Amino acid sequence: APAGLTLDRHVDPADRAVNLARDVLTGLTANPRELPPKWFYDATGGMLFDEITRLPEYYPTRRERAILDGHAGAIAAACAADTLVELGSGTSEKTRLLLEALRAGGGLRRFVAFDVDETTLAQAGRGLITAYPDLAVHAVVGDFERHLAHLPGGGRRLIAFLGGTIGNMRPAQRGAFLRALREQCGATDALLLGTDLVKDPDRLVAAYDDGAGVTAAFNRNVLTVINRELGADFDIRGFAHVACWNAADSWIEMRLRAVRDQRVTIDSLALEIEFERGEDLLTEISTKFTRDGISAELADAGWAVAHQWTDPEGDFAVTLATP
Ligand code: AVJ
Repeated sequence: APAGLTLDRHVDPADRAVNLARDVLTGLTANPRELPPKWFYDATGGMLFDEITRLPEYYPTRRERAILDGHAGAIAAACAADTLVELGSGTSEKTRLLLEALRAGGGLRRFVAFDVDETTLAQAGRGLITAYPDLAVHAVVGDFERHLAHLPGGGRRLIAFLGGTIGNMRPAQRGAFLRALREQCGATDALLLGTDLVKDPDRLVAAYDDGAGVTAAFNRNVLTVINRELGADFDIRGFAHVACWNAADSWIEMRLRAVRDQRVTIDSLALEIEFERGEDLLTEISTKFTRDGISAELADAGWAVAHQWTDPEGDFAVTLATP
């Protein structure tokens, strides 16, 4: 590894197989059937997600980038962090806006990237080391729902959880996550949270059911992951992509709907599953928030909201909170 790059591994390929097997067994034998969205993101899924962020219908990435573009200086001034921690950092692209602003403030020393995918992390880490030779880059391979206690401490940390990923959790899970994070933080740390906001359901559904079919391919990719990693025989053409707005829960649901009766065998689990035509498998929820709702949830988890920014259309929010 280049100088200045450290890597901690809390998830290795064997853990990954065990966790996937457990989630698939639990989720596919449940009623209704459900899979956690984290399994979308193998190399193909990561590329498809990148493509999603550039689709005309998928506004969240552009809106969040515009907010960070406009307010990174204010964010940096408000937290005066010497360490930027990014949870689910992916390709660390929007991170650069924050790094630049913190660096301009003069105090930046360290970047901690926390992600479940080691390949993505290593790539992003190398890119950052090249761009910022003075920066200590610490990559942590982990699952932010299980390994928060292993977040490197020290200094004044700005912990960024961007992209609206918190929307993939149900309310109880979000509360537990925000409280656990709060417990990890000292008085001088801060949280920067990106959340998508409630809007016209037609726009929401279009963002998750794009005309080019990229989101459909992303959704079905989870079946390819299960086929490859657990020796299953899903016929991915046997499942249709469905995106719908659940107004009662204020979230978008992505589902895979069986287009005909079918039987699937999963060798590693010695499991056979029957799908009836029309039966759904829930693959993702993506919660849409209100500004007040975000503040209330943060307050419940022990955080105080310092600032909240939105884009001019009010499509997306970025919230800065302190312990
Ligand atoms: C990366 C979880 C924020 O929920 O909008 C995009 C994932 N799913 N299109 C989202 C996603 C379908 C995305 N997050």
